[in-house]
Amino acid sequence: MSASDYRSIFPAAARGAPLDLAQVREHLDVKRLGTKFHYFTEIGSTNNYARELAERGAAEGEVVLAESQSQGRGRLGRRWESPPFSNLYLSVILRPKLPPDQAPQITLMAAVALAETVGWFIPQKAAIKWPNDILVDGKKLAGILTEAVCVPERVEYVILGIGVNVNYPIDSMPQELRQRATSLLDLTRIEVNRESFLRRLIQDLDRCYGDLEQSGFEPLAPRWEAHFGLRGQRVRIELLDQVIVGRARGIARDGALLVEGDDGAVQKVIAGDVIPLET
Ligand code: BT5
Repeated sequence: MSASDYRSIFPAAARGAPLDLAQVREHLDVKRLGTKFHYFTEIGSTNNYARELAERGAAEGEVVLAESQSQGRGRLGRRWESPPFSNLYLSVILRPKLPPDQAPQITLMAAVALAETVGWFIPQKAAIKWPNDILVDGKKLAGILTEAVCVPERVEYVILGIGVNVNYPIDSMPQELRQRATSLLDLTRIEVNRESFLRRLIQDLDRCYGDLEQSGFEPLAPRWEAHFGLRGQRVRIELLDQVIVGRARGIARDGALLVEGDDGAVQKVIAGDVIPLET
């Protein structure tokens, strides 16, 4: 849906003011990320544009930001609802020195940063739903879409896409999301300053990415575990060609989810959709 479709269907979408990037830059305390912003009122997908930039040689740390997306993407071709002037949609270009099999650690690192950022703005706990969702009170507040382009033996670049529902009222979201999604506005009943949230998020990402580059995922693991919302929970995991049912036990050093089957054997799951089960 385009920004004008959103405005006609959900009048609340007409309310927000454009992001003031000067305000974001003013006190931005970072080493590598947020060095340059590419800002759009409307775009197809910030991840697609960031990828084009990366292919043209854009530097690590450049950020693509849009007020709305007409083709906002989730994983596996799913849609990311991106109503205008109220939420955050951004993609960061990273050029990590990682072998391809460790690229999933970027998603885990980003989940830690995002959960910690959210913690600055709401009293409720932000839970990481492995691998790429941030939930509050069981509802999805934010999602991460990491797309890695690899050459043999190393990652060439990663597009780290993040969508956060900040000030968009969830009762104006499409019907099928109203029970499953939330926004900071819905959680706090007050509008959150998007510039402050964005600045904090980029700083937290910058810090966590620095930690990952310097010392690997191990030092970040306890912080990831502290936000892990599924520990001990019975889960169903849908893989492309298989379904696994068991109890979520945590993550392995490489970022794989550890699932204990009914026979007590622990399996490593690299990628998949996790559905929490009742018991
Ligand atoms: C994700 O995928 O959660 C990754 C979302 C990443 C979005 C960002 S925005 C900036 C950048 N540019 C892009 O084009 N994408 C990234 P996944 O785990 O596949 O979840 C997708 C599912 O989340 C959908 O099928 C819906 O059920 C739900 N969903 C869609 N829009 C939502 C929203 N705004 N808030 C909460 N849930 C949503």
